[in-house]
Amino acid sequence: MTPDLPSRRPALWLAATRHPFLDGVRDGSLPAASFDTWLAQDARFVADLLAFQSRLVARAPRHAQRLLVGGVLALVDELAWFDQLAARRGLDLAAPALPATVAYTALLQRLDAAPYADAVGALWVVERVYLDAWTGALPGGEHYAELVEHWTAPGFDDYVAGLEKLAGERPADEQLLVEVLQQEAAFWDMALPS
Ligand code: HMH
Repeated sequence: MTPDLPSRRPALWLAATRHPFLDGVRDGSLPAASFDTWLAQDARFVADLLAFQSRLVARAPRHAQRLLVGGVLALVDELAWFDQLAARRGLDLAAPALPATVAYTALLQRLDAAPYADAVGALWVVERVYLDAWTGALPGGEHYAELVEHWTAPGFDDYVAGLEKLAGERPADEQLLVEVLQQEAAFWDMALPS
């Protein structure tokens, strides 16, 4: 069962959801430049996710479509919010994709061609990891608290619970889910100061 993944792969789950990047957000020690690097890459990722999820809506069973459409709308709003945030921070969101982003884009393209059960299972992992990661960074240190609050808003929780229900309906290819976990961990790694 897809929703058992955290207990079946505890080390990988931990690597994707507890990370020095997130520790730095929680205690406020993460340099603003590292956060900005991550933000510009995440804006790219969200745009790719929007494309993947829009196509998933079309091939999903009827009972799943409303929730997935809601998720697409949330991604559109998220991109608008990223634009505002970038303007405020004087950040150029057109920065070229870094290797972790390129690799994650490639995985989304494979998921786009995978059966619905694998794709919806993977989407649940994508969003559940993100929710767990930001929840673990609460309340967020100086400069980051407002951002952590945004990514832990109550509506997001409900959405992830809805995805979990869909993901639990059909078994997914575990190897694909594991690859999502690996890409999530690599995505946090990307922005750490070296
Ligand atoms: C890397 N994973 C990453 N970025 C995101 N914005 C999400 C998941 C959730 O949409």
